[in-house]
Amino acid sequence: MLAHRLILGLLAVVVVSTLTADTFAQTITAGADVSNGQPQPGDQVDVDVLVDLSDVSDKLGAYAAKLVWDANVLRFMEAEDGETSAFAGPQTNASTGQLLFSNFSTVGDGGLLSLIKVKFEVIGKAGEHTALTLSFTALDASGTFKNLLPQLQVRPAPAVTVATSGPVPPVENGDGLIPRPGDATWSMDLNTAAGDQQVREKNLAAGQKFIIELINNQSISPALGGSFTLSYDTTKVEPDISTISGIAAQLGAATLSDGTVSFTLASLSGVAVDKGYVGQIEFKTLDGFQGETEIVLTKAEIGDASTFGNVATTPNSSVVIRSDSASRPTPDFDGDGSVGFRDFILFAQFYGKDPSTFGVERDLSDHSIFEGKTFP
Ligand SMILES: [Ca+2]
Repeated sequence: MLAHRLILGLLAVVVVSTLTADTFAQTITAGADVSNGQPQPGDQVDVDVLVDLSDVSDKLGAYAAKLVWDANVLRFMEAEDGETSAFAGPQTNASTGQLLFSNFSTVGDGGLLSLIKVKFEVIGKAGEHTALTLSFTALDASGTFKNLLPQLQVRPAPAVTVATSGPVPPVENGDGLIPRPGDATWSMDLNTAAGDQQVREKNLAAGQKFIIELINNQSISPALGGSFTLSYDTTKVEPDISTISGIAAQLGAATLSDGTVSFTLASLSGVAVDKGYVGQIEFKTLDGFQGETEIVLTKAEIGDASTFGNVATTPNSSVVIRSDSASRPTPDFDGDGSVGFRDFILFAQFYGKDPSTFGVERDLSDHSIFEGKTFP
C-alpha cells in the first residue's frame, strides 16, 4: 500500500514537472515577410523568411524548410542569402510551386534571423491570388542539436493578390481635382496635429512647404515600421527627403525617381501606433506654382510586430494642393475649417475698408472694397 502511494506520488511529480516544462517552453516564431501583397502583373515580389529566437537561449544550428505557392500566380526567380551571415549560402531546390531550402552553421546564431530572401515575378492576372505557405522539417539548436521544432510556431504569411492596375486617373468634379479616398487602408493628412484630421486639400503659395502625414487605418499596433511610395507632379511640387520621420527610424536612403518618392521606416522592436500616425514627409510647392496638383499614395506597407506579417496595399488615396491664385474665395477667415460667427466678426472688422490694409484673402467679392452682400 505504501509502495502504491509512493508510485502515485512520484507519478504526480512527473506529471506536474512535464506540464510545467511544456507550459513554460519558450516559443520560436517563423514567418514569411512579403514585400508587396498587392503587386501588379510583371512586378517583383520579395519574400524574406524570418525566424525569431529572441525568447529562447538556444542558437539556431541547422534548419530545413519549404515554401509553397501557386505557380500560376508567381514565378520563382532566385533565392538570395538572408541577412544572417551564419546561414549564408543555403542549399536550395526549386521546382514548380515550391522551394526547399536548408542550411547549417557551426557557430550558430540567435535572435531575429533572416534565413533567405526569395524573389518572384508576378505572372498571374489581376484578381488572382496565392497563399505563401512556409513549413519546417528540421530546426536544431547549435551545439546541443536539440530539436527546436516543438517550440516552433509558423505565422501564416499574407496572401499575394494581383492588383488590378496602377493609380487610377485623377478624379475631377466641375471645379477641378478632388482628393481620392482610395481603398481606405491608408490616408494622407495635411494637418500637422498627430493623427488624421482629414485635411486632404490645401491652398498654398509658390515656394511654400507642407507636411503630409501617413495615417494607417488598419489598427495595426505595435508596428515594425512602414514603407511608402508617393507619386507627384515634378513640375508642381518636390519632396524634401531630409524631413522624413515617423514612429521608426528611416531605413536606408529614400529613393526618388520619375515623379515618385519611396522610403521605409523600420524598427527591430514593435512601436505603438498612436492615432494611426506612422510617418510623415515634407513637400514644397515649386517657384511659379500655379493651378492645382495631386499627390497620390500608390503603395504602402506596415510591418505587424505581433505576427511579423507585412501588410501591403495600394491605397491610391490622395491630397490636392492648389495655388493661392487657383483657390476659390472662402468665408472661413480664421481658417478653422468651418464658417462661423468668428468669421463674421473678422468680416465685420474689415467691412468697407481697402483690402490693401488687411490682405486680399478677406475680400470675398474680389472687389477693392468689402461689401456686406459678399458674406453668405
Ligand atoms: Ca494630422
